[in-house]
Amino acid sequence: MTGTLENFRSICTKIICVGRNYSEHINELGDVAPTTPLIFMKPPSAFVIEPNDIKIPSDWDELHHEVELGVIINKKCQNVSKEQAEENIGGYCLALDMTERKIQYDFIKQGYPWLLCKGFDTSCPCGNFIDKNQINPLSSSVNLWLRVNGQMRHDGHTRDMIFAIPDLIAYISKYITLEHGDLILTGTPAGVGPIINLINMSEFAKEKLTALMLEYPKPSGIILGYGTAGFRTRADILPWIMIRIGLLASLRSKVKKACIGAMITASHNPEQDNGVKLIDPYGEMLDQSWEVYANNLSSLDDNIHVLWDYLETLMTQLNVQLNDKSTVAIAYDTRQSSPLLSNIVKNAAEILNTNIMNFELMTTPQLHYTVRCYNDNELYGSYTEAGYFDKICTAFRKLIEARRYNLCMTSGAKPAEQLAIDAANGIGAQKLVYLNQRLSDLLTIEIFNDGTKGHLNEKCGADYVKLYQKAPDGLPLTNYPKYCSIDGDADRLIYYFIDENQRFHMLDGDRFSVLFASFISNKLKEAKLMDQVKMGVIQTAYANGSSTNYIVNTMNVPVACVPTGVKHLHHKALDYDIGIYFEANGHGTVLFSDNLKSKVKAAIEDQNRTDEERLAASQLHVFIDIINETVGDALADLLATEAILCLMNLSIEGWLHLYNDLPQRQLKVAIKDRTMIQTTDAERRCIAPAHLQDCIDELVSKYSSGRSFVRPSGTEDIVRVYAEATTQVDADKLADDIRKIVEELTK
Ligand code: 16G
Ligand code: MG
Repeated sequence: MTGTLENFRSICTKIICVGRNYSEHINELGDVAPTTPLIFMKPPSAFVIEPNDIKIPSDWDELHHEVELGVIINKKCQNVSKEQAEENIGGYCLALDMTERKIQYDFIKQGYPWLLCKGFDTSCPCGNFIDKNQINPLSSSVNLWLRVNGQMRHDGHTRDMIFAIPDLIAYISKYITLEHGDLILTGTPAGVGPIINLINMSEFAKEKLTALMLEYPKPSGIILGYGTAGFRTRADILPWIMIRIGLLASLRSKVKKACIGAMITASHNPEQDNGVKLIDPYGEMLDQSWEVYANNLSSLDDNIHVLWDYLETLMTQLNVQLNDKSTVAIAYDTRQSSPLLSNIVKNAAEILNTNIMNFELMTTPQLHYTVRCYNDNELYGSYTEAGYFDKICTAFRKLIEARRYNLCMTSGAKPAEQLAIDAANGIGAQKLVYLNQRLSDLLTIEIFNDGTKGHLNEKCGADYVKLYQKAPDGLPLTNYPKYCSIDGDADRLIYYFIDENQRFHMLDGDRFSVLFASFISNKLKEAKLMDQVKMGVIQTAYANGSSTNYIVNTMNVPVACVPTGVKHLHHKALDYDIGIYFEANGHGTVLFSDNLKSKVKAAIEDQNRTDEERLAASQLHVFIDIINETVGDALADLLATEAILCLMNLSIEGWLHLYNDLPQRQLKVAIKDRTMIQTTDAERRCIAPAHLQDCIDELVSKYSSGRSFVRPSGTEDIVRVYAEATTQVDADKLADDIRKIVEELTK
């Protein structure tokens, strides 16, 4: 007769189940341990025969798994004693006692029987028959475990049963006749949890996505690429892409098992533009390998089947599921279009079961910082806005106060440093107020272009000042010793001032590289740490030749040149213990390796070092806290610059005179197809069209200290020409000569 037990699911007359038979499980549900076995039943219709699925009634939403050892009875028996129990066992199986938990609680409250929540059709999926020669839970413990999508849920041992198998058989058979093929489920160990109905879930998600796509359709004929700064274009044609970026952010979060940021901004672009870019777990730009997915999603037709198929393929390829957890942190700048666009990102991400943290109005660097802090459990700082300002302001105060105390001793109290800032009529204006509140005794900041009158980035902001090399509108150059401009999302910073002859001088990203590198290398030398760390400066082709020359030849710090775009600079900076990177446009930061941080800390604590060495190390230690290492940050860079100027006792003129810039000129050239221009060697040389580079070389050779390059813009439909030479007249002329040759060769 034993042979047929393999088909126990067809011959079974009843499934008798035991509740609350493991104490840890009793604890997890807050139940009380029974004094005699708790018995209930499932009908044989509860079995599921492959390839059928568990059928979940559509109005049920909290179905739990309970893994159990099943005991299969081999003959009709009654009143079996504990000692005889083993003779009546034919074999075993692994089973799931599927339970609708909400209904069960309700039944318990009302004193109703559990049949419905435990005995519904398909509530008893079982594994194959296991012969009793293969396992013997009566003599040794059997490990029962269940993983859901790779995650361990139950991991228990039959030795922990409150009522052992012989006790159960004796107890049950005293009252109920057991038949050949009957099944006893012996109770579940701890670890119960909900299963999710993926089929229902994906249908539901598809419905929601369809509705969202109908609301924000993709305009026909539009092509949008994920470029150096994410997706960026006119705000009115952006809503549809926000759906796709929301989906992508969610998938990225599922894969990285970390929070991903989505920043809605178009930085220094005019008010009518907007854009979105994603932030990776460590606060850095989205990994380049994912730009492909962004572009694929962007290029797909506006059709739910096409889009859903792609998402499913991607999920399979990336080994994630719809119900995997995900978290997306959203923030936006002050553009009128931002709240709507961010809301679409939110709605789209939520369709893929994503938890949204909406930080609303923030600067781009604040969101980068927040994502980093959230993901490393606030090791880098607390992930609130208050946490951000606390960190950078406290560090600034520590550095400046110690220095001012020393100055007081020698030359009397020093007044607060004065600064006028053009906030580009953007988000930075609101955030600079916090610096004023916290640091007014050290820094007096007057904010201009705060958004109350002028338009965002219109004739103002860091990009405008850098490009036109003149003061912005809305900021009269009168009373202040120095001025700054930030851009629309506060990730770029430019300094300037008027000298006694009323001449305008600008200090751009190259100047920050030199200033930061000087300060840090001074401190490393004073702390006697210079030989132990690798320091480097990263620039792009736009860096003024004089700055590169000064860093390499006067400061003896190596310079690496990479293609335009923050992600390239940031990536390269990771090669150093101290990687200082700034684009000439004023975007940049410093990266400090863990190795450097621990060396600095050790130096501070090393009692064998001199006071001077330890002071330098501790200044460096505090300085690191002013820096936002995740990305270039106008606010943090401003405090870092002011701290350095104070500690190095440098005026803005002194900073300017560290070296002399070569005169330079930048031009925008419109050609019919900018992809005709192809570059190599960090964009410093052209490989197409043919002969262009030869012509550039020949023209450049005619100018003293001449240098020039041509590259297609990544953000506008134009080609950029850069030229520098000993005089402004020469730089202008060289740029113009190159423009002509570009136009000629791309006709
Ligand atoms: C974006 C980049 C910036 C780059 C600029 C180049 C970020 C955050 N920003 O603004 O780094 O300098 O594009 O623009 O990556 P272009 O290709 O038009 O010259
Ligand atoms: Mg910006």
